[in-house]
Amino acid sequence: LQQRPRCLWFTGLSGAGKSTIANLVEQQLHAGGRHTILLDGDNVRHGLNRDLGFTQEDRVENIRRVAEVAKLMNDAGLIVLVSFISPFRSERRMARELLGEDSFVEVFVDAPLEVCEARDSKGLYAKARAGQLRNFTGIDSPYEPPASPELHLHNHGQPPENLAQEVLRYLEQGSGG
Ligand code: GGZ
Repeated sequence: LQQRPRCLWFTGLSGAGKSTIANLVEQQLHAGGRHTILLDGDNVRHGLNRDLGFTQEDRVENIRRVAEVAKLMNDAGLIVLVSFISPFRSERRMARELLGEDSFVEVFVDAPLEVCEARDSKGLYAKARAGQLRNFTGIDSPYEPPASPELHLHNHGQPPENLAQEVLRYLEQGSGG
């Protein structure tokens, strides 16, 4: 009997590299013939969750809906990759409980705030520092790092391909099934 498909839950600061790594992992899974779906801000915050902003309340609701959608897709047999800041431990715990321990793989994409801020590919950190963007994670909105994620990726100075390989190895090996 095949193992239950996993939900890979990427969490980390804006600019930490969550989506880059999640995309690479998804490509490799596809190449191996696996059926996947990637949920991220690009395909969720512009559609299903376009009524939500970045207050604490809205982020909680964002993650709640994402977890529910991930659960539906996981139950349908897809490997689900979720890439959201998901800054609060309590919401990540809720997602874990909903998806189930045998499915949920919390992947902490850990890059120092200074590194994310230096990259600032969209100029959002600069706007937040200038006070033009409120409730920005790491500046004036908290990020609670995972205490015991299944995978802790240190993303500074490493090519993202190596970190994607770490995720794939985890999935292939014993603990990852
Ligand atoms: C954090 C923000 C904000 C604020 C807009 N705080 O680097 P990006 O641009 O592409 O990723 C960030 C994305 C975060 O949305 P999430 O849905 O992942 O957040 S959460 O899980 O907390 O609900 C960033 C952009 O949206 N963005 N304003 N204030 N990131």
